[in-house]
Amino acid sequence: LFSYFPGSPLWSKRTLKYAIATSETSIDRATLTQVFARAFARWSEVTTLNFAETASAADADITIGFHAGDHGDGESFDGPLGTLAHAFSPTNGRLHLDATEAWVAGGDVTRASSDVAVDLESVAVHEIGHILGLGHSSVPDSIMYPTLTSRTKKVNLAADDVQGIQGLY
Ligand code: TQI
Ligand code: CA
Ligand code: ZN
Ligand code: ZN
Repeated sequence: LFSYFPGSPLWSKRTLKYAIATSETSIDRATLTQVFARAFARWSEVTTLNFAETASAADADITIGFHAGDHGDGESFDGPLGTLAHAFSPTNGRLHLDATEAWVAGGDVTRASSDVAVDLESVAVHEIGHILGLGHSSVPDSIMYPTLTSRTKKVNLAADDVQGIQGLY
């Protein structure tokens, strides 16, 4: 079963703008744009929400960035594996990815040569769930289940994720 954050916070707007900061990552902008567009589309397809990328962080509801170690929000990253990313509850809008992960973006992570390769789109779909107000789920197939192993791609919402998000939007 899905869960919400305490008090069930949610966004009151139906169109949310997001900005992707490309510093601290070697992944090119076109690939990031494509991966995040696909990840946001999973959630917009099943709700009345719309997402639009903006070039200006000042104008964005959701800011996405890669960071290493201590990056000023009290939640340090820890090098390869361990914590991969984190996001905050509505309407904070910050989505941070550990810059030291062996991210696979746009490629086939199940064929990655590195044991520690992590699929960016899978993590993005999960973290966007948090940004929108979902906590973790107890259903193992769901996107919001709190386990993802390296070299795994998991990007399709389960019925449980859809019920959870439709309960908010
Ligand atoms: N990051 C944790 C997560 O996103 C951070 C976290 C723990 C968290 N508890 C939370 C965020 C409660 C919001 C609310 O779950 S992680 C997974 C999964 C992580 C974990 O790096 O451990 C995914 C990132 F689900 F597989 F465990 C992405 Cl997909
Ligand atoms: Ca890490
Ligand atoms: Zn952070
Ligand atoms: Zn999570």
